[in-house]
Amino acid sequence: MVVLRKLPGMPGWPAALGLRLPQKFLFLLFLSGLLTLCFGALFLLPDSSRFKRLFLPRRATASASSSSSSSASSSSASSSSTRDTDLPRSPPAAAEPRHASPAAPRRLREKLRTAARMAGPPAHTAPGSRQQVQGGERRVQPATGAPPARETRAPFRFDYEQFRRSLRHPVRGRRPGEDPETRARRMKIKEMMKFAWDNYKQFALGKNELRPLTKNGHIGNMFGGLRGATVVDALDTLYIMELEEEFQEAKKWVEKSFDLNVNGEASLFEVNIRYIGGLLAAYYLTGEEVFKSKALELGEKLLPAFNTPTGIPRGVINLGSGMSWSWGWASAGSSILAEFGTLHLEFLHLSELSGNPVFAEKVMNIRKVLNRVEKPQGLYPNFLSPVTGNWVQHHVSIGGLGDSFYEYLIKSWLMSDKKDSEAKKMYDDALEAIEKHLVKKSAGGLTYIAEWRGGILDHKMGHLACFSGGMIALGAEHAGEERKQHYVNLAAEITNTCHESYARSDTKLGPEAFRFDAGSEAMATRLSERYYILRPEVVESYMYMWRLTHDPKYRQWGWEVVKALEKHCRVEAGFSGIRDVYTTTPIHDNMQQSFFLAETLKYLYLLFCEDDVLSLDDWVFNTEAHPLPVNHTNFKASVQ
Ligand code: DMJ
Repeated sequence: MVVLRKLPGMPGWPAALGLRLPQKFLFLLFLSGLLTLCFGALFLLPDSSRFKRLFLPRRATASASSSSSSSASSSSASSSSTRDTDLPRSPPAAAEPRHASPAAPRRLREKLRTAARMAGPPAHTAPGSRQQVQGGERRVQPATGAPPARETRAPFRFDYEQFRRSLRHPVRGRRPGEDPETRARRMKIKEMMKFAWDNYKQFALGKNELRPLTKNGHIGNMFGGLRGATVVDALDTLYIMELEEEFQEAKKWVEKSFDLNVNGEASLFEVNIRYIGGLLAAYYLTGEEVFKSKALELGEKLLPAFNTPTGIPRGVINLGSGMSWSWGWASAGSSILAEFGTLHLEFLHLSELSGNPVFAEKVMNIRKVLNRVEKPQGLYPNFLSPVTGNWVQHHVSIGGLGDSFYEYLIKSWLMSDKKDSEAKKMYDDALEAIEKHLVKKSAGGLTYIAEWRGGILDHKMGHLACFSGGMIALGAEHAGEERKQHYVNLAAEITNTCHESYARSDTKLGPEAFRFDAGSEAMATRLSERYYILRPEVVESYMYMWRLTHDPKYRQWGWEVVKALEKHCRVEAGFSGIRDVYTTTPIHDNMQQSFFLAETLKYLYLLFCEDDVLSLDDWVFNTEAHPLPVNHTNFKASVQ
């Protein structure tokens, strides 16, 4: 330390005081304690204090006050929680400043500061630390004793008109002449959508799903007290199918009855893909402000789930208190790859629409953690600890628990207008590892993707994994010339295998999982895997394969699914899943899943549309089939 340096010709001043070695040591200890105390006291001074402004950078003080609302909500959360105490708890929100995450790329923060300076205060943040939200006003607490933040943020207004001008195709296509059969089939699917909606509206409006046999509603426990999952999931499908009256009914429900002030435990993933995704898509398609403001308000409620030591969010969040947990069934308090890896698209759009970088920062940090951790054989296991950032178990699957993580890598790149090369590289590397270790051919010549448990293969493919034909097709178009044909073939082979799982059943609908062992080929071998719950993944792949190849067999296969749904799943008051696809007198499960309206019917409809309806030049579908626009206009608030 400079003050104790010996001056030439003079004894050092502790020596001058006549101190011995142990006393010198004690003296030094005392002095350094004193200095630490003095510096620490600076943090207790009000923001206006000159001393504080002298010693601390300006930005840190501003972010301290802006982070206070999340700290406040989190601390009140701890006292109001009713959850079991044996589940891992999130650390206090204060551990992670809201607007100045150390993980945020510097380039992004600089860009946002410049954008904010050019644009003025955000539309939803008036000066004086008040935040306007649809249907009310919420106070943003300033830091204790601090005056309102000096650095008022510039108003941010998303330019919807400019966004619409940036689209390369009319959203609902140009409708050139088409053959009458294709049109008739499309109209049939539109009729199915109307039937599904009308029955939901009549018997279950405001509940999450329709129970078509008992003609009532189902709420479930995935959405933390939020209601109307079917309404929000159906909005964009109704719009695309030009079911105008029905769309207005759904919109009215969102305006009048969609209550976000709920207090229950929700799946972060499900709320994101269904509600945030559905609201964002509805906004981009229509420009109706109500969808945007609800999406942003809900997005804010999800943020406390990210307050973990690594920033990897936990799977369950109480939307009222902000407390978050890992799923009880997830080993050692881990977070699930397909859950925390399926936020990227929606969160970039939340930043884009709000001008608030916090959403983009959260998902960019997830990517950073994933890039840091070592991948066994280049594969991504399904369970990661949000505390240590390490894998918890070596189970790899492109089906449940892993699936949409891979999907969001290639779609992040596409959504960035092919600028996010990091996402593309992660996708390419992951697909290479999957091909090397998991892609197999059955004795009967069917290509499938097995699961991997610590190096041992499980020769099973879940229905969920059937989305991968479509994903590989989507990526194939953009692979280098020499890889392109290879990936087109791989996508076609996997889609064919999934079609076989349908074709080999008595109902012509596919089971929840099918196997390639003990003489079985693309069939369920366990009773518990024979059900079909109106899932979309197989028709999703037909749709992408159709757009890529225009091979008429994909429309033919899609039409077989339409006929099977009509025959085995349509009941008096809606559509129902079935418990066994291998019997033609199926038992219904009495549930019309919301994703049937969001995904299954939408993908079927698009299969019989021209390619310019929700063109893949302009849109990427989130994992719940909600279309989100490609960034042709250089997102201001997200990372390139
Ligand atoms: C949907 O909610 C989404 O597609 C999700 O990614 C996985 N499963 C269901 C439909 O099967």
